[in-house]
Amino acid sequence: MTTTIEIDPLTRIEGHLAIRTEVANGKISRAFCAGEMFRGFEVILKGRDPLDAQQITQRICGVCPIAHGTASILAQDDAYGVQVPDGGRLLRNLILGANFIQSHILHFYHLAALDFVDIAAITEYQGKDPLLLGVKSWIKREIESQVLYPAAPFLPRYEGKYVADHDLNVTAIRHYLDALEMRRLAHKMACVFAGKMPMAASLVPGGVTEKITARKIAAYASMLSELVTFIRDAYLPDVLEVATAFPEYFDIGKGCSNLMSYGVFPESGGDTFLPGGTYIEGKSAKLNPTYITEDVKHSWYRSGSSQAPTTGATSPDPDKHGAYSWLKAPRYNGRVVEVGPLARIFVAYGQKTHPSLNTLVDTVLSKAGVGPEKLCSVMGRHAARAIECRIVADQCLQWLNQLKPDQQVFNEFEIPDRAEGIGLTEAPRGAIGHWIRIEDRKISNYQCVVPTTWNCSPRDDRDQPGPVEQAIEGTAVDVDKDPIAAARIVRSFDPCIACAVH
Ligand code: NFE
Ligand code: MG
Repeated sequence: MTTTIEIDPLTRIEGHLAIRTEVANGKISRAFCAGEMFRGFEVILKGRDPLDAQQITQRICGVCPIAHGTASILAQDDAYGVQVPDGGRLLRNLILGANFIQSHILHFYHLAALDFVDIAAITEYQGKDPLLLGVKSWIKREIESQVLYPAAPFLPRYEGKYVADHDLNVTAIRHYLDALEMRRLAHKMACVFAGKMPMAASLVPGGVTEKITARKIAAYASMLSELVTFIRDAYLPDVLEVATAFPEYFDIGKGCSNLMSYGVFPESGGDTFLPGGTYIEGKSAKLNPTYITEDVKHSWYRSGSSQAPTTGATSPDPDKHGAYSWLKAPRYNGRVVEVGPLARIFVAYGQKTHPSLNTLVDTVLSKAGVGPEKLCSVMGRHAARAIECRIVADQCLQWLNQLKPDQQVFNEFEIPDRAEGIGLTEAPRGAIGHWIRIEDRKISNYQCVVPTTWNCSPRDDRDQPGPVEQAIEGTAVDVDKDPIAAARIVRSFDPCIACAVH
């Protein structure tokens, strides 16, 4: 007998996502991932001054604005033929690096950890930490008041196994609170060179508008050192504790196992610190951006399907028959590919570009008692994100050390009457691309293909399910209980539907 389970909306993610599943013989047989909101940034951008693009596209999302701003200025660098001086390149890396750190800490502690950590354990807390005592009295009072949603968004929650060890739960809850402060610090650190956050003022084609001074270098360095300590002493160990308590999640949520990274954080020689590349059907290859297309057979758009973003269009069709999502379905050479920290770490690990990255991956995996083949899993995604957070934070110090006060950060450019540009980079959640076309010095077409559009895509023209859909399908669930395994799988991708529907 086939029955259905709907998770709508899925909480503790960004944006509005519905997961609809069909369950047969105790397993999810089919899954449908639906983005239920249209935003229309690509339409808004038409006819605008091209220099508005990096400001407007940052408004796509408050979590990863720097990634959108970066993709936009890279597309414009390309369209204007302007070279970014070394100082500008380093400042861009430092601003984006700070945004990665903020986003990864946010995802683990504030979105995903409570899938595993038992928040109710705080009611038994006997210590003296005033912050934890505050949380204890709040949660106790809410539970005892027997309202429908006690202690939302933490309770009620799905049934299932949670961390059993009291001390581990309490430590993780304390780190949840500390992580709020760490995110504030990461935003402040980005501000040193971004001017303001979350929407950076300093990102422009040709470089960055913020000057480099010794004071700014010192300010960034002191905040970075606090963040590195938190990542090293709290984030990575907490992920390992969760991995040890839930080893079965290295075998759940495998997904398509095709991985793609555009590469991010340009280095002086033209390479990127985290390399681009693909791993498809078991083979590694160089990235070929001409393979990127978007299908819309099951998406509420009437524009042509299998379009390359250079010629892509955005024409909403809310009544379209057979459609079930506002996300398009990006494909790479027709293949379903997963993007994100897991893809980046897997590609970098395979290319052995940084011995320290490979050592950290080996150390974390050996502590978790698994090999690299288990990275494609719920726990592998959490581990990859924490590893990347550490690697990027460490690298920010290297970039910072390369800065010289008063170094050139910007090169002049002219906006041509007609031009085209492509900006490919990586957001915290994965591969992000912006494609700009300029006519009469105005934007005539602008297309964004965004990480969560890749990961949460609906079925494509060939009816192949998207990465999250594939990761859920085949998962064992108890239909009489709550579908916690499915929720944990989806959250491991760190979806942002606000970005995905842009
Ligand atoms: Ni709204 Fe984003 C990231 C982008 S996800 S968070 O990271 O781009 O699609
Ligand atoms: Mg788009």
